[in-house]
Amino acid sequence: MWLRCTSKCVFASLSRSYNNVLSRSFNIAAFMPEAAGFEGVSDRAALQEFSLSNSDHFWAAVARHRLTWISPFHTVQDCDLSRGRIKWFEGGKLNVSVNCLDRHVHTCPEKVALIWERDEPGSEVKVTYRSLLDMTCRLGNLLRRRGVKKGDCVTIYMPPCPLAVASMLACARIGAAHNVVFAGFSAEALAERIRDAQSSTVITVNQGVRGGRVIELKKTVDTAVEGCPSVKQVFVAMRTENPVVMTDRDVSMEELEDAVCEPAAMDSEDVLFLLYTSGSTGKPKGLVHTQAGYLLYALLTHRYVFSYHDGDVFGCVADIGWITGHSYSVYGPLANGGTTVLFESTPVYPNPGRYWEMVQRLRINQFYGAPTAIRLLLKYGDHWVHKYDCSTLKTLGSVGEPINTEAWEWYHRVVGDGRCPVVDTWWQTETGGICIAPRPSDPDAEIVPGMAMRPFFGMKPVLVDGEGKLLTSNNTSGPLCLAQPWPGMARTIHNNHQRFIETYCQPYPGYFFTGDGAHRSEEGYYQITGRLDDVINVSGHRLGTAEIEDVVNHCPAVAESAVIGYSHDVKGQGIRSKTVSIMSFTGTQITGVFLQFVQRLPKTRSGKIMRRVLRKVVEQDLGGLGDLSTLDDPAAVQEIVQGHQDLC
Ligand code: 6R9
Repeated sequence: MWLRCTSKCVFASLSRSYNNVLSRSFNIAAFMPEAAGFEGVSDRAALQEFSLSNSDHFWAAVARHRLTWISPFHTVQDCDLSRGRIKWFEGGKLNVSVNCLDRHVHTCPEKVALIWERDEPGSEVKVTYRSLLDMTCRLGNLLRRRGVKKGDCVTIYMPPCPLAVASMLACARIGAAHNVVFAGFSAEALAERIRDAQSSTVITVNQGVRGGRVIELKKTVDTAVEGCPSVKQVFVAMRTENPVVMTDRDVSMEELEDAVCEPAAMDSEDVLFLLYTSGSTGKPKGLVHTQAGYLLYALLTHRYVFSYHDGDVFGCVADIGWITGHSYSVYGPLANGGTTVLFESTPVYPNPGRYWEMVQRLRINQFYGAPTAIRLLLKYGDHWVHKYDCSTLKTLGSVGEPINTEAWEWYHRVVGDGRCPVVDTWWQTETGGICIAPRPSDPDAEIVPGMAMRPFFGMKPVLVDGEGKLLTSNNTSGPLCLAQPWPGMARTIHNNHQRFIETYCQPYPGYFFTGDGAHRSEEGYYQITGRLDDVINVSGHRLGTAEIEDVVNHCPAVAESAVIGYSHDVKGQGIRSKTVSIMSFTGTQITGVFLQFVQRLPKTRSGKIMRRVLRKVVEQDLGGLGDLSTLDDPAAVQEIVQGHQDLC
């Protein structure tokens, strides 16, 4: 019998005993101190189970341990998903800026809170907790003196910079909500968001600097507010030295204020911020996040998904105009007392080595970016990574779109030197923080390339069928819903609770519907297959666009691709693939495919491919393109329309 034992089986038994040693030595109190008293919880799997079956107990313990309260909450949660009622930690009072700043100033005032990685490499600015609190208080006083009150909504149109973070925290300090609008949006898109949020105050900078170019942000604000009668004042900070024309409405942010600003005592369920995200059609939705639950969820996911430890430098390269920037450049890291990077530049400025040169210079430990950038950089070659010392990296994160296996493997092998876990994190503006990701789990547990894998503590993803019946077996696909409420979830759509209920609560009553499709593997791991309207059905075969793109992207001449379904009389749907930078392409395994080669794909400003736009082009419904305010480069659409007409 011994002779018949393969080396694989020896390895399996060795790793089993190694894992036994690991689980024996696992120290729950060191891993999560507030979990030490949970009955029967001695390892991470049991903790995950406990967080679901004793959800209230779990979240109450975490909230008491991790947040600083002005007065304690009396009710952990009062949620009814079927009616869109979501309330966490009622009765509790706290101030988010105190949780992000003051409490760290008490213990480590000189610790660096922000590293502002400015556009020009090597010109970074470090801001300590003490000076970020100082900046926040001065701004809070300025806003207060100029009439901004608790309950008002302040629109922030600024690139990532310390003053933008201080502006967000100053709103939180005085109890105003913020509405950060990505500073690459047009005047019309900005105006639409200001109007919907009914802001009377806007904060901006004179000019932005990105990729070596100066961007006239103040001018964009001037144009936008022309159409926004609600706006009474615009605060202007100086990012560059170039003066801009100031009107009666404008207020310089250089006005000196007192550095002591009394924090407002906020109810857990008061609004912390609005953040607009596009719907598939129609008006963008202003998703509403509230104080305690959002902060707690950002804090906990930041710490556990990325294995963040005190002293680490966290490098999330998302813009603060997106939820990723909110949760993982600002709120999560600061609530944890961490050092966080604010990235002002682009992945290719001044060259495709920018990220990795920055990793070396700032000694970044966790790097968090988007597949679109990874796909771009891998085409430039490994040498751009190898030029720099990336040995400080411990965890690599991916967010925003499915990461194809080629990009995942490159990220893991080349950037992470084969030793850093890649965490593909699935979540949404609506969810406030990461919901499905490979970690936290046993640090040695397997990670399958391109899979988000496992739910976070307290999260219960489920798949349903077309009728809303729960799919209980593994190796199955369907609409992805979340079956249990969690503290970080959006509470409503600003001024439109009915739309919130219709979009998220009604499609599958009792569940929160995400709009994404997912596959649950034989082992019970989750893989996101893309937005549900991207799922295509060809002759009864259900295919995720992500799966097909994965195949197409393996072609060496393809930079990236976007696959969509279109109506087909016989097959139900055919498949169209729009492929960038093809030099040669020699066929495909999938029948019924129509290929169009293009120079660039239509993407949102945050790097998501707008497949619904492609679908409309293919359906020749140019009038039905829907909300294009998030589109990065309108010329990409014209190019595709033209190319499509030529092909037909
Ligand atoms: C955080 C963020 C949300 C949508 C989401 C999904 C897609 C995000 C993903 C992913 C596959 C991942 N998405 N992360 N798809 N794998 N790891 O991006 O929020 O801008 O609201 O977008 O992005 O389709 O529904 P948001």
